[in-house]
Amino acid sequence: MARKKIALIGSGQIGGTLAHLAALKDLGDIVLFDIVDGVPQGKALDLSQSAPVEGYDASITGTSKYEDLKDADVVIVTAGVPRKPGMSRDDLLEINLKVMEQVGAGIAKYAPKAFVICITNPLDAMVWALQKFSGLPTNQVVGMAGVLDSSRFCHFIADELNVSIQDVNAFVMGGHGDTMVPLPRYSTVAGIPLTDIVKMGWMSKEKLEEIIQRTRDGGAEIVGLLKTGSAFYAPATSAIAMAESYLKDKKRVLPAAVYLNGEFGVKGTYVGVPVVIGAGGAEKVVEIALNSAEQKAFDKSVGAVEGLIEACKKIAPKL
Ligand code: TXD
Repeated sequence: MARKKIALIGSGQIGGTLAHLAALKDLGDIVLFDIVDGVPQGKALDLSQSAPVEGYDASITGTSKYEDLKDADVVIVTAGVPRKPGMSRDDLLEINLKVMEQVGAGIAKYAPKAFVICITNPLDAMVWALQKFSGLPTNQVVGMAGVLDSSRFCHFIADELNVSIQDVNAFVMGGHGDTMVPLPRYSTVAGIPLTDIVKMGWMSKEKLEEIIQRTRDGGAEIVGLLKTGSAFYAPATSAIAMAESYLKDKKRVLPAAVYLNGEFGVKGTYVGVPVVIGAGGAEKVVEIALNSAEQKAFDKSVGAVEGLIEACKKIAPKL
């Protein structure tokens, strides 16, 4: 069986980390792509030179030519610009929308059968635009944010309770922005919902609220510390989990931005919900029951995403 091919469009902080993780996990051959000539080639050479130490066989190459993406099985898109301190994800909309147009055309031409994972911000609007620009089927184009936001939530819970991260399972829905919806009822420690953990007195209600807010601000906290870019290790790891579930048909249930066609009462928008990811791409949206407060918070988040999509349509009328 031939090795799988993974194309990374954008070879910056996340792109380079994606390549490293994909190689370490033996997911397939890797092509790094960027408009800045030299960067993808340099990172590819550097990563290839770590192969003798790590023992991975992947071929890792760098390019600025779309034709080198030919027949990729997975395409992960990080092309665009990240936030600077004080910027919101939405401030990136106009510039990154133009990038999605170029990238969408490149994918349509050279890798129309690929499973595409978009990471570029503002995430939900960019993955929506990328699907439109590329014309690929909606089940083949997803956005990564929920795995990262949930992972941040998990980390804060495990840290607060001083328990193993292995026993924490947390869950965040909605758009990847200030309105994201961390769900304590569906987040557990060894199967115990956080709402029960509060009732048991293991964590105070105030602490839980604090953790929820810190999760919502998780990206900004890192932007504020780094000053010259945004988070990249955890975002890369999260996207690789999605790629691996697709490539190995693992059928993991992961929160991801997917196209909703009536599920959760939403139609025609991408937003973060739990979804089964397997060889068929985004195979099944898992429609969990939301109580009225959760539904209200989710609807608000969907509204924020729809606002961004409207802004995209104004900038690019062909969308
Ligand atoms: O959860 C999430 N989805 C995210 C999203 C978490 C963290 C960061 N998130 C967003 O990912 C962030 O706001 C950015 O929009 C992307 C990529 O972040 P990264 O930290 O990797 O940014 P870099 O290091 O600036 O890399 C972007 C690369 C850079 O090398 C540019 O030269 C390249 O993108 N770029 C392009 N490549 C191809 N084609 C075009 N048009 C292009 N424009 C820029």
